[in-house]
Amino acid sequence: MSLKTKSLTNKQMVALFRNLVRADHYDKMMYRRMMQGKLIAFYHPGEGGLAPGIAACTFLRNDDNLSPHHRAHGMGHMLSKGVDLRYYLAEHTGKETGCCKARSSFHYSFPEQKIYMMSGFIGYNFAPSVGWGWAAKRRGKGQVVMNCSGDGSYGQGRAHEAMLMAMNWKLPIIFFCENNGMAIHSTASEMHPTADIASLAKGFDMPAAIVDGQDVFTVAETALAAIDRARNDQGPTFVEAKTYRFKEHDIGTPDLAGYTERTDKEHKEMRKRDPVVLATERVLADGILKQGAIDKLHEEAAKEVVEAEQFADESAIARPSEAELMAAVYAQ
Ligand SMILES: Cc1ncc(C[n+]2csc(CCOP(=O)(O)OP(=O)(O)O)c2C)c(N)n1
Ligand SMILES: [Mg+2]
Repeated sequence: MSLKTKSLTNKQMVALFRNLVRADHYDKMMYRRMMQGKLIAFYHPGEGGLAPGIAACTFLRNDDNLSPHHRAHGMGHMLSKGVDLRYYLAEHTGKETGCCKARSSFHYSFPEQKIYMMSGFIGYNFAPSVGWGWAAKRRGKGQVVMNCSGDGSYGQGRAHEAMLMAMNWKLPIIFFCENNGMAIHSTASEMHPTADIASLAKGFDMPAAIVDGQDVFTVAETALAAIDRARNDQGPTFVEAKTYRFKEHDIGTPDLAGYTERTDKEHKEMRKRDPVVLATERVLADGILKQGAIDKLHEEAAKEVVEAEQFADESAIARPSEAELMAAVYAQ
C-alpha cells in the first residue's frame, strides 16, 4: 500500500533546516568532547545520518511518545521535539544537573516530552511502543507514537510482534526505520534477506514508504503523512529512510564493514550526499532562505552549543550517596 505524502510550507522547511543545522553542530561538539575525554560512556556519531530523526520529530506534539534512535543518542530527534539539550549534555558529562542526575550515562529519560527509558538494548522500544500506542488509542486525543530504530533492530523478534499487534489493533504507531546499511560491522545485506526493510510491512498489510534519508524535506513529507494517519486513527505506518553513517560505529571502534576497512573512496562517495549540504542547496535554490539567513542559523546553533557546554562544565559532579543510588533501584 503506498502513502500519499504531504507537501511542506516554507515555514516548515525553515523549521526542518534549522533543526538539522542545530543537530549537526551538537553532533560535532559531542565528537570533539568525547575525544577530549569530557564525556562519560560512549558516543555514537550521527554525522551523515541526522536528517531522518529531524524529519520524523519536528512536527510531533509534546504529548506524542518518542523513542529516539541511539545514533547521535537521538539528539536530533529530541531537539526537534523541544527537549533542552543542556540537560542531556550535563547527563553525559556526569553532572548532577543532568536529566537523570547522571545516573543513566546516555540511557536517559525526558518524561515531560514523553521520552522514556532510552535503553542500551537494541530493539527495546518495540514492546513499550505497543503499550504507548494502546494507551494513546484509548485516550482518543490523537496522540501518536514515533518509534525510531535502525536496520539492525529489525532482526529482533519483538519488532515483528509489535508490528503484528499494532496492525491488528490499528495503533497510532510510526515504525520509523533509519537504515544506514550497517549494524556495527555487519552490513544490512548480511543480516536481511531483502534489500528493503520496509518489505517486512507487507506481511502485515501495513502501509509503507521508502524515502531518501539524506533529503530532510522528502523524509518530512512522508513522516507528516504517517503522523496524520496515526492521529486520525488510521493505524500504523512503516517508513524506511535510507541513510548513511559517515563515521565509525562508536568512537574508538574500527570503521569496518564485515572484516573490511571502509575505504576513502567509499567515504568520498557517501559524503557527496551530506544532508546539510543537500538541504542548503535546496533552500537556496527554492529561495526559501538567503545565504545571510543561513549563516545566522549556523551562528545561533554554535552559540546554543557553547551555552550547553558551559552549563555542563559549570555544574557540580554527581556524587550520589549509597542511599540515593539505592532509592532509584526497583526490586522485589
Ligand atoms: C540486544 C542488543 N544486541 C546487540 C547490541 C550491540 N549493539 C549496539 S548498537 C548495535 C548496532 C545497531 O545497528 P542499527 O540498529 O542498524 O543502528 P546503527 O548503529 O546502525 O545506527 C549493536 C548490535 C545491543 N546494544 N543490544
Ligand atoms: Mg544501522
